[in-house]
Amino acid sequence: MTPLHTKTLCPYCGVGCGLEVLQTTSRPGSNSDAERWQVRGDRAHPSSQGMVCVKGATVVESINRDRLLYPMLRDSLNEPFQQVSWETALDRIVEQIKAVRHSHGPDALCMYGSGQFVTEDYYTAQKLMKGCLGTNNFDANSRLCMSSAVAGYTQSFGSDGPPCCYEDLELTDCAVLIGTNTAECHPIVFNRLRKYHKKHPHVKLIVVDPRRTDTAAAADLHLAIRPGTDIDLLNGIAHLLVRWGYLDADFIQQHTQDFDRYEDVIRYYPPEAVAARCGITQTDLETAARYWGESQRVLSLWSMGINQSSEGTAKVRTLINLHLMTGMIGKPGAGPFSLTGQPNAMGGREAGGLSGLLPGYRSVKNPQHRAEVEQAWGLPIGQIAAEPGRTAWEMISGLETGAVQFLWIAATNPVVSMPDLERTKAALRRSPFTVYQEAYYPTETTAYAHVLLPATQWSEKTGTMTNSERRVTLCPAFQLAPGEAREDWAIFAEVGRRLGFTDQFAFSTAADIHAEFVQLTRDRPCDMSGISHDRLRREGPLQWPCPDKNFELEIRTDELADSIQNPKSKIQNSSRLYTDFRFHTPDQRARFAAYHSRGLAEPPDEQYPYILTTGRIYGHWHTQTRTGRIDKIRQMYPNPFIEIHPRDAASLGIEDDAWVEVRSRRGTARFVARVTRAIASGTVFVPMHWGGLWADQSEANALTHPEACPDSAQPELKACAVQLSPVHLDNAVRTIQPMRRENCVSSLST
Ligand SMILES: Nc1nc2c(c(=O)[nH]1)N[C@H]1C(S)=C(S)[C@@H](COP(=O)(O)OP(=O)(O)OC[C@H]3O[C@@H](n4cnc5c(=O)[nH]c(N)nc54)[C@H](O)[C@@H]3O)O[C@H]1N2
Ligand SMILES: Nc1nc2c(c(=O)[nH]1)N[C@H]1C(S)=C(S)[C@@H](COP(=O)(O)OP(=O)(O)OC[C@H]3O[C@@H](n4cnc5c(=O)[nH]c(N)nc54)[C@H](O)[C@@H]3O)O[C@H]1N2
Ligand code: SF4
Ligand SMILES: [Mo]
Repeated sequence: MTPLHTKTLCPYCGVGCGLEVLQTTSRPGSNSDAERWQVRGDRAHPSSQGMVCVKGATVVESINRDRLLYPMLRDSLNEPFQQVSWETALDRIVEQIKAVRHSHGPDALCMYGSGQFVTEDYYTAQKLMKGCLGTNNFDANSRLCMSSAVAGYTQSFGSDGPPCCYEDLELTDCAVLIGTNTAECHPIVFNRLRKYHKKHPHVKLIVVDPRRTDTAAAADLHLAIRPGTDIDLLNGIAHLLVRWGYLDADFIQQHTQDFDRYEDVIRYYPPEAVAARCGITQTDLETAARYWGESQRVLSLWSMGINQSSEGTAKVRTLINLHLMTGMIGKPGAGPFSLTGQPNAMGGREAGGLSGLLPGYRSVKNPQHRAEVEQAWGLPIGQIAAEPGRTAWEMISGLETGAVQFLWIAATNPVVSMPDLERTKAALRRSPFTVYQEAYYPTETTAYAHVLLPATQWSEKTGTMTNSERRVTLCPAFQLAPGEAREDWAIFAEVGRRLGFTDQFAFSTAADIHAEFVQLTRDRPCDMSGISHDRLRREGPLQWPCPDKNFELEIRTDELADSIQNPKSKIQNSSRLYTDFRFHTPDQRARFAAYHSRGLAEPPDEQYPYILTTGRIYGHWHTQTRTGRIDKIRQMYPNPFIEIHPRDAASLGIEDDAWVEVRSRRGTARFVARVTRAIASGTVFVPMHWGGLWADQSEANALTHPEACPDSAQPELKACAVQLSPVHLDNAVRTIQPMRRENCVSSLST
């Protein structure tokens, strides 16, 4: 415990802003967290330079409300929970794991984790599931978030890893923001870019988004494409770059493969056809291509509008193609930069937190990778399964068939965030045994659990997180755990020991786990062997690659003197990857990818004529477990809403502020209409934030489908076909809705 003054990281988005938390009063009886703790931006944190947004600034207010304090247990979902001791809860879990492994084999065991774990939680979970239990059935909510970026980087460059850094925001000539509402979702990245853009008139800002978001409103050029037409647009830009001779022929020749095949494809994307398909003007398309072609340094930023697609990997690779054909990578102000969503989405990737990965950017399919990890974990060769485990959605479908018999959910709220919620809920209702490890009580998922395990969260546990620019920050505990809550990693380790793996889980602190984990990154693309909790505490956040040998060996004498005086003048240069243009493929060349667009998995038709897209708003975080409990934020958004174009609203007889019923092939939901020209006619938008605890029947995912990208298995949460109709509800619904606890705590009747 560090009293009084703590430097840490904001536990919300992947920007990863540094925070300073100060204890302001020790007044007895003061139990308001806003009074006890003051949060401000950490000026010394290189990523955020002292800036924070409303979520970071208010985070302490939500930490001590409605916490899950004790383990709870019940035999069936129809019964109420009973409070039990940790002994009883852990015994029950271990018994169940052993029984299921014996009766059904390890493939019937699954864990579904989260980018809100610290890296130490992630790593311990991999060791338990993939190592000791011999199943790769560990997946995370990052499957719904980052997996297309992982697949795209890996296929194009031979390895995962965003190659850029935030300094590039202030060094670029042209920033292309595609499928990202950066202003609302990565506000401090946006602030940095926006300030620079305003100061430097030559800098171009292009935004590609079907909606005129706050991000789009700041752009020099907003391309409001039809949802799902990104590949057409990007191939269309490539076509013009070729036609106008804006290629970097040397780069293509020396550092890439497969340009010829790609050129054959982009031939079919002349501007007239592309503009028509995307629903934009030919002039705007040409302007975008000209901005890209004429700029010395082009930086692209993307997030869910690209990743959450049934062709997410193809979209990522098609965007990377533009960088490769113009040599826009590995230099300041240029590169394809995936903005990560969750605070530790990156740490999850490093620790092997998807069903096809192993720690240190390794793959379960690679026999050498498996052997390296087995050896490090003191397990027999052949212990780690050779095939990727179940993805998030395959866990749901596995419950449907009975193939999954044991599901352990931690730090995610799938009863709001999974696609096709009716199907998800029905599958969870059939689960023979579900453990839910959570910080709050209730959440929407609580009602579907047999065992509830109380977890500590940010501020109560120590661990590391990595932000979008590969920067690792230590987040120390600065207050006591509430009730009997334990760290996620400590729970996984205790279960491991009780299953007989005492040597594998001999850790007593998060620092021990971290020290073991970084050894598995040695000589890997994400080398962090030079990082430790101690060093982070001493020196502050560090970017990877950060090998310990470079730290020792590459110190030149002049720099040595400087580094002794100022240990922060690091001799490493890890700001950017691929500065030598050598990639992680066998021949060190990056790969072009040649894709035609396949379009949306569920295009609109006569019966369901509108495209529904879903996403986020500035003040709320995901399923509202924290932000829903902060009055100031709830008042900002009294009701779940739907954006609809005036023409569509008029033709359906829907007025601004009236309730609208939305139906898809899978379910129904209702929202208050926001009639606005910010959305294209034919498309509607709803936020993903309102689960059953916060509103009645306003779940975005009641409508969405689980069709996913074949390479990344990331579902197309950004588009499904819907129909709309006006509904007449009483006035009461226009006030802020109370928390609907009864929807979540009561036992389920079947
Ligand atoms: N305030 C806030 N910030 C957050 C979060 C939060 O919950 N709240 N969550 C964090 C997480 S985990 C994530 S993953 C990120 C997500 O960050 P973003 O990806 O920026 O957020 P979204 O709103 O999901 O989607 C971005 C945009 O994609 C657009 N879009 C939809 N379909 C298409 C398409 O076919 N093509 C293109 N080009 N665009 C399309 C949508 O209109 C939307 O504006 O935000 C992080 N930051
Ligand atoms: N329609 C639609 N659906 C979406 C998306 C979309 O754009 N549209 N986006 C998808 C994306 S990108 C994401 S990332 C997901 C997010 O979806 P979820 O992961 O379901 O959302 P959160 O509300 O962040 O859930 C995190 C949970 O972890 C708990 N928690 C916080 N810290 C800790 C901790 O340290 N330990 C434990 N054990 N628990 C903790 C919180 O209380 C919360 O209940 O939603 C996905 N679903
Ligand atoms: S931008 Fe993201 S990391 Fe920074 S304060 Fe806001 S939510 Fe936290
Ligand atoms: Mo995400």
